Amino acid sequence: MAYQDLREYLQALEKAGKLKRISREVDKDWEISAVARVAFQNIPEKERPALMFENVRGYDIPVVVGVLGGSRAIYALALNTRIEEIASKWAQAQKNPLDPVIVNTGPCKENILTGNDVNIFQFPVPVWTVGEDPGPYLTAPFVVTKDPETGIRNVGTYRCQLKERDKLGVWINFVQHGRRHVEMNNARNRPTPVAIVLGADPTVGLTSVSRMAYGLDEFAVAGSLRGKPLELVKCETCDLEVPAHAEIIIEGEFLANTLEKEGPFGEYPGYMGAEADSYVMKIKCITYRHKPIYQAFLSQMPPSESSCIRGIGREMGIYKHLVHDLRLPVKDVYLLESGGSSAYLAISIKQEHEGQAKHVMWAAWSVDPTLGKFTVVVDDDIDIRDPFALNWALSYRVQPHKDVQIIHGTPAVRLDPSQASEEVPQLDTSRRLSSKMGIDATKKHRYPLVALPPKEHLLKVREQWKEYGF
Ligand SMILES: Cc1cc2nc3c(=O)[nH]c(=O)nc-3n(C[C@H](O)[C@H](O)[C@H](O)COP(=O)(O)O)c2cc1C
Ligand SMILES: [Mn+2]
Repeated sequence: MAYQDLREYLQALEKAGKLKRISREVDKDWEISAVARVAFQNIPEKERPALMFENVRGYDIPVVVGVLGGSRAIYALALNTRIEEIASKWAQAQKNPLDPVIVNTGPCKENILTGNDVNIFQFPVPVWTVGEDPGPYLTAPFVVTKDPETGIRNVGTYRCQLKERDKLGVWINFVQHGRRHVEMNNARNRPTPVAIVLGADPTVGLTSVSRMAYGLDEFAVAGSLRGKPLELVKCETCDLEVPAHAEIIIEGEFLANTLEKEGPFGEYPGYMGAEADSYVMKIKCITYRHKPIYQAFLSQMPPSESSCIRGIGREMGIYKHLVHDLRLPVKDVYLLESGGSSAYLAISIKQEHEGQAKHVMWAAWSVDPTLGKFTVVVDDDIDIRDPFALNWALSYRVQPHKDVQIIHGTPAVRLDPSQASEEVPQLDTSRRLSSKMGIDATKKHRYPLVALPPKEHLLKVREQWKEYGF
């Protein structure tokens, strides 16, 4: 069954014991970030709840954090599925998108503000890396634009700095689809109509942060994920459509050929991301539901909500390509959260012939050439989600002079601070190229037997473990 909106989904989270309501008054300018951080540091992933700050000083709007990526279990709930089914659910949805339907009106139109009434500061938007970020940031904006030639919609999540009551700075990196739209319009010196969705049915956010093929409408994939077309309404001031049941919609345009300083911003590798020359969004209209709920993602230092949701989405994309398109014998794909779900990729395979591990690496890099700066391919007896097992494979199935390849001049993750020093701006060309290390950690020849007691002995001892007095 599809969740109709964020509210219905929050009820489901609560029922599953995965929503922690915090009724104590909190300050949005330092405390929400710190409480969310301590929750991610203190509570083991399996038990971690989403957070609802019900009492934000100076506002009567609650803030929710971690509702899509507090943990893998929460992510599965957002998709209304089990952890083991996440991959196939994504693969199915991308293969069979379900177009949204346009309806006349919806709750997101309950309040409509235009002209001088527009004020983005009326919402409790937190400051994340206090003392370093220049101000509050929207971290869970679902940014809707259209290809000016085909009219095909795109939805992506790009950080937004609150600058003035009607002005945002939006950083969209060079591979993103939203950027393509802005640049197509810039070439004609035209502004780009844009609508930002804040708080919606969870499939909207999950598709917004996951990379799809260009031209695939994220709202259609969301429809397929939820098993029911999304209902969209027309924007008030531009030719875009947004989810009718969204909490808050910010309408406006990216000014043509206009860049302004934005950032620095605490980013997902766990470091400050440099200041950037970013797009400028002029806000023309804000619509919202009665008693809106403000949704944010926790990013910055991993593990975070960002590393959880980006990791799962990207692993799925790579897994689908390797297994469904190329029929490679891949068992599991994992972007380690310590690598910000970007830098460090591990893949396990049941190797059919020599050299296949290399094929797997190249194929994985072809899905997204910025991912997997370190890519390790292991045999299927290794659980790549267990760092101990992964490091054991690296330790004794690799000869560096034979099994490691370094590839130069690959597209870079510009937020990787090893790429350039802090003073170099995000869009500087020196940040464009990186390199990769591919490590074939599969067994390349016959191996000695593993030095462990026989399986049946271990099983027996496990069964009667208590009898040993533990
Ligand atoms: C919490 C979070 C914040 C993100 N912030 C940005 C950002 O500021 N700029 C950016 O280009 N991508 C950002 N991303 C990544 C994009 O959302 C992601 O690559 C998405 O696929 C972009 O959509 P698109 O491929 O349709 O452009 C962020 C992802 C997450 C999960
Ligand atoms: Mn896209």
